[in-house]
Amino acid sequence: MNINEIKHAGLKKWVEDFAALTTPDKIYVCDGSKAEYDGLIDMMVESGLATRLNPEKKPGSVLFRSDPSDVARVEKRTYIASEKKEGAGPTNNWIEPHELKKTMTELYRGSMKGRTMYVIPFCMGPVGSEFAKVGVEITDSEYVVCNMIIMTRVGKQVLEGLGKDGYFVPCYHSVGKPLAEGESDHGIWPCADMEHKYIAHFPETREIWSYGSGYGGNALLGKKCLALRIATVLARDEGWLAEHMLILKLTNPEGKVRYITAAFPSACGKTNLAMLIPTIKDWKVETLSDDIAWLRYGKDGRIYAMAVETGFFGVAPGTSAQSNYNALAAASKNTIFTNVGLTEDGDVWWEGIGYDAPGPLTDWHGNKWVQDKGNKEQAPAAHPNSRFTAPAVQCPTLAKEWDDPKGVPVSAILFGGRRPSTIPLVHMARNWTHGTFLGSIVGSEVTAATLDVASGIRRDPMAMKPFIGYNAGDYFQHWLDVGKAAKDQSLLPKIFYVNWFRKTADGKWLWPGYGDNSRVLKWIFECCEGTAKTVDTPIGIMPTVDAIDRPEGVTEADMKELLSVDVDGWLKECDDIRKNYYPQFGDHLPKELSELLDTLEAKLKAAK
Ligand code: GTP
Ligand code: SPV
Ligand code: MN
Repeated sequence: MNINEIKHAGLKKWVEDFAALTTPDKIYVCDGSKAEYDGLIDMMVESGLATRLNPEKKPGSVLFRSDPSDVARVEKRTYIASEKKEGAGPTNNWIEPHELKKTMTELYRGSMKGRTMYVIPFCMGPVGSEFAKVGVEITDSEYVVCNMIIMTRVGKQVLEGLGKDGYFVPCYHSVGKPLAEGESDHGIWPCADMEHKYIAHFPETREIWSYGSGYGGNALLGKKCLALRIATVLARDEGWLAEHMLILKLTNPEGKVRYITAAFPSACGKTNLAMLIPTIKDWKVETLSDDIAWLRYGKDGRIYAMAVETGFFGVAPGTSAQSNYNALAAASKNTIFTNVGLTEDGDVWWEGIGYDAPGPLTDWHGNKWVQDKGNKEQAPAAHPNSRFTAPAVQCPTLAKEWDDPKGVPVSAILFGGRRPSTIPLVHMARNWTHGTFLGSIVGSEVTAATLDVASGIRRDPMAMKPFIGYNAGDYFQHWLDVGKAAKDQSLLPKIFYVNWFRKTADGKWLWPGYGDNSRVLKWIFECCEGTAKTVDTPIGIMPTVDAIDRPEGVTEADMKELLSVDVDGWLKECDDIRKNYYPQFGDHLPKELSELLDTLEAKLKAAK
């Protein structure tokens, strides 16, 4: 589409002003059509940036290899530029907004030279839903356009919905690699140096400015930037919750349905849980979202969760027919792969795909790679954060109500992370406030989904540490306020803390995870029904040792370990929270949370 087809004068002027600054060769407005998507993919295949996969193996699919410096979100270069530093709080980087805009304006000056400027009108949530939010991303990356077409609702219907003066969140993006006269990328992923990358959010003016990275959440601005960081700010002001959560539909053998959301940090199992195939007979899991959910009260006083994306940007390594059949099926065609290995016959391969490399590969650097199973130190063929971008409608377990504009009523909310010790397989909060406390103290081992965070365990409250667009202490208060706003506390979802990642002393998984997590979902379902076998403990409500059916290979002793309270471990946990974690929130930490920490510690001491 031509820019003159934009009927929204404010939008048109905003595009023209940014074009005057960035000086692209042309401006193109995206309509989100298949022809447009195909044309852009062809263009990238021709320029050498993308490799078309074998149509007999992966029809309609392509592979990209990014620059080794541009393989994941960069938290050190991500900013919440609120007017005051306190507004960003202790979990975010902050630069004074005028100063940051000045710096970034100079970076944007001429940054699209030699490239096309694409204008992407997109909608998070079903178009026309009163809860959906519209954004417009301007980018100079065809890769970004194609990913956005899969991940969000892009095109004419969004522009029409905006009318002549509708509200949209303005999102700037440039890869930060202008081309000189006659220069081309020569098939090399364009991006800027690390010190020039910025993923900036201006919460008061609700703007997103991204520069220098073309990868994932840094560049697909509907996802983490709009649907989480800016949306948390909107949600705070409007009384709802924007969360890093999957949404699943659980049906029991009698056909009763419960909807469950779960917040786990990046690369900690959301996609896997959302698409799980139960190992218990006649239970069914269906998928509504694998990464983001927006939650709000419905007219009936219950909390409803709405899926806002239309695709999955999923972690490839570890995805096999055994671990996640449905993700593989979703990514079996019409998929964009980034940084995975390429086989000689034009298929993809990655570590943990479930079979050995079928011969020499081209690794994610573009080099020849021959699997050496004897060598534990061998560099992987696929980057640990390599991903597939697949349309949601291709997922065999997609629930029919996935795009319902009012969302689905939530029975249970799960928090969790990767904890090799201390945290049991599952425990339930006593109420919403206690659940908020549990969410606030979640910790997890750092994964490859972030490029620049030291390894080890870090606190990742509500799996939102990198995604809260304002002061995290105020975010905790907002969670408490949402609970208090319930017209009937008994209608609130029950809150659980789960941990699939316990390890034995010799480093083996204590719990098989994946499909066997359905056994824990069953207990959670029973808690919602009021039929679960439970025991009250110092940390919350837990299953009795016989309440969860034991999977094959898990002994009774293992089960006891998974379901017992490690009093000393938890006391250490309390100490760490008190000394090293809660103090950073200062006055912003709700008193109710520090009081719950006192209560927990006292109960643990009494149990010793
Ligand atoms: P983002 O897309 O980064 O937000 O991540 P995600 O939470 O969707 O993570 P995903 O489901 O892709 O899981 C990432 C990794 O965790 C993969 O390597 C999985 O194999 C592994 N994983 C998922 N579920 C389990 C489980 O139940 N047990 C174990 N041991 N590993 C798991
Ligand atoms: C995550 O890191 O939580 C992701 C991938 O889901 S990205 O979209 O790159 O943030
Ligand atoms: Mn995520």
